[in-house]
Amino acid sequence: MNPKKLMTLDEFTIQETRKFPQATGELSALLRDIGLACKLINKQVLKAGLVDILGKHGATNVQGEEQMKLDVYADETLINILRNSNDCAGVASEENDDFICFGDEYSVNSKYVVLFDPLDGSSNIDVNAPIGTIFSIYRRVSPLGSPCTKEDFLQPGNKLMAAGYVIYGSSTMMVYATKLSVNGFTLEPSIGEFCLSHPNMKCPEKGKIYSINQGNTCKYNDGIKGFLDYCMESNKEEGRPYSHRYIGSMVADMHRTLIKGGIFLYPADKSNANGKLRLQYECNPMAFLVEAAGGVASTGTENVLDVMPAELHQRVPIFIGSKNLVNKALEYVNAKETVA
Ligand code: P6P
Repeated sequence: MNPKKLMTLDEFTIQETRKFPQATGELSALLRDIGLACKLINKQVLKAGLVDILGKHGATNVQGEEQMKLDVYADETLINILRNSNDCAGVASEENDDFICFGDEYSVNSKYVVLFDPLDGSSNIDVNAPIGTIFSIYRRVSPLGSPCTKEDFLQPGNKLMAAGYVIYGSSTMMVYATKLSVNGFTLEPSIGEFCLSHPNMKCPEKGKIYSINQGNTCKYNDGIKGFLDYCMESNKEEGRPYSHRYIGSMVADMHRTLIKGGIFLYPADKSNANGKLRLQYECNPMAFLVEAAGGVASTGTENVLDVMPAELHQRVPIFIGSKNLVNKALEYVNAKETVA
């Protein structure tokens, strides 16, 4: 790789800061902190098969899910790096019941709070499928100089300052969005830096891949079933136009959807009235990123980014990706029930 063409995450965020004379560089520093934490997580993920880091940690998280040791390591790494960064007032995580206010003399003056799913898709860890870290960055609404409050973490997605994910897959990539653009950085292990590899990413307006846990079909309503029938029917012009892909790791399914187009959907069903995925650290960051890339994200009744969060771990249904397939799915979901 020609060193002249190499642009690291640090160089990129510093260049982005220069576009805003009033910017203080704190957001850039925060993104670099998250990048550092994810490089440490990546190191453990890569050797997960070799050391006794697999298997159940024994504890269970607020979701009642058994915590894999890597989940706990990822959570603690992000919390420690952000606590010591002076760039963050506090965090909230899938793995912790409540938010964590850092509260020290430096952090109380930090402008931002971070929410994250430290290791999304962790049930895939021991089958070596891609997993990831998902993060959201909000500017605080509580006064600087005082500890952060719950309100800082219950802002709607349309207030996000930045959001993104790191995917630990065949290569390790950080993809993040600001309101301006979406950019992807691939980890170059020989120098330990995330390097710009996917500048100005766009979600294709039309996609041919639908991604859903089809095993839940018996629990879906008729609108979802109708959309799945639409995706599975063949037609004269295109034959069978759509393909089904589902990894069961949101970061991996969303990374493919962002790059190749299509729709990822986790609807409500008979046993999950609000779907399964969490608004504040799975759906909102992905919705912010996909919309910044030109895609769309809906709960089925409203834009994901407009949902006013009532609690930290609330769940929402999600239909996200290319405009053509998301709008087609919403047609079926919102079709007026025909009178029998
Ligand atoms: P299901 C992983 O546990 C996760 O939170 C997301 O990463 C993923 O999209 C979803 O759940 C998979 O859920 O019910 O299809 O196994």
